[in-house]
Amino acid sequence: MKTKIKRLAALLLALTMLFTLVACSSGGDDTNSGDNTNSGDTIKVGFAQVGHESDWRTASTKSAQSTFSAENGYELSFVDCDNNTARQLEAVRNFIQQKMDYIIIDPIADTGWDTVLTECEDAKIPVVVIDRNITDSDKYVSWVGSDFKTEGLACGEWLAAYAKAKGISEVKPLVIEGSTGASATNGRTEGFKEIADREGWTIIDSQNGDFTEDGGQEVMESYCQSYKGQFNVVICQNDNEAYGAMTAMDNAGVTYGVDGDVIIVSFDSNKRAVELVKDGKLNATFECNPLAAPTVDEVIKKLEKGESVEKEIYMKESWLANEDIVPSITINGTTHEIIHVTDEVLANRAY
Ligand code: GYE
Repeated sequence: MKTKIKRLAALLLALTMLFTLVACSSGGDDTNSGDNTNSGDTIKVGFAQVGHESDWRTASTKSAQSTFSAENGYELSFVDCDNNTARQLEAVRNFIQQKMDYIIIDPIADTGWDTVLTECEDAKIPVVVIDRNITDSDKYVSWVGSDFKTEGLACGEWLAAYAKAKGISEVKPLVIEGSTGASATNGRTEGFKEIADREGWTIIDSQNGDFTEDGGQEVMESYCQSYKGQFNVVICQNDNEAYGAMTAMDNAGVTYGVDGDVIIVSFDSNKRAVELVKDGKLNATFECNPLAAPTVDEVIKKLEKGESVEKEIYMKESWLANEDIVPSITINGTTHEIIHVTDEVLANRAY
């Protein structure tokens, strides 16, 4: 009997100590309130980023890091998925385990998402998709990004008008595509092809340059060997591929740009590309705006207040060219200005 009482007393003592400990630690948190690292007020966001393949991606990452900062009330877990779809799924699953308040995904590929998004839904973690699209699931609250098909259509419409204005009778394009499976690649390819088919152009070849400078150079080196003298246009699905393609053409003795034999254009329109347009090395560039994070922040703030959000939000973008001979193009009934790149336009580029 005595031992039983002793055991009970020891248990009570242990429990009291445990409660005191818990009380002390939560008391500690309270004393820290007002500090913006207080996890009670902080919104925990996990961002599964595509990788670090391009200047566009760097701008997107920087924008996310400065938007989802501690001083803006966030705790950001950033994962660079290095263009690896398995790694990206794993990152999202880790975010679920870590009980994030929100998960942001820039999907490397547009399919393969329904299972993991169902897991997010079951865990009651809202997902915001940024930049590229997901086409096999709608289990996300909002998507903020670009209309990639319109970008491809814009490129085609501009080229058709430019070729007419310049009296180029035969347009013979080569395409350097972005990464396979990315909605940015699919949309740009589809949009450009639609105009090529309408105009009766034959796309000589269309290969994957993986949205990188090295990839663009490699594809262009092989194009220069295989199609010497047979092409007069190179469509690069991002700026970095264009930089690589220029190196390959320099090495192969092919001239390009406003004074060259080959028209070269890019998508993204980072400052470096806009500068190349101004210098006439690139004929035109079709913007894809990487600064979507502040809009995602607005979406999250609305969700925090229990307000409804739009399922799709499109970024504003513009098209830029060296020469002032195609003032505008019309896509699906909407007329868009083609911006002639001047020093002032270049100075005002945000990224
Ligand atoms: O064009 C390219 C990047 O998804 C829109 O990915 C983005 C694309 C962008 O690597 O530079």
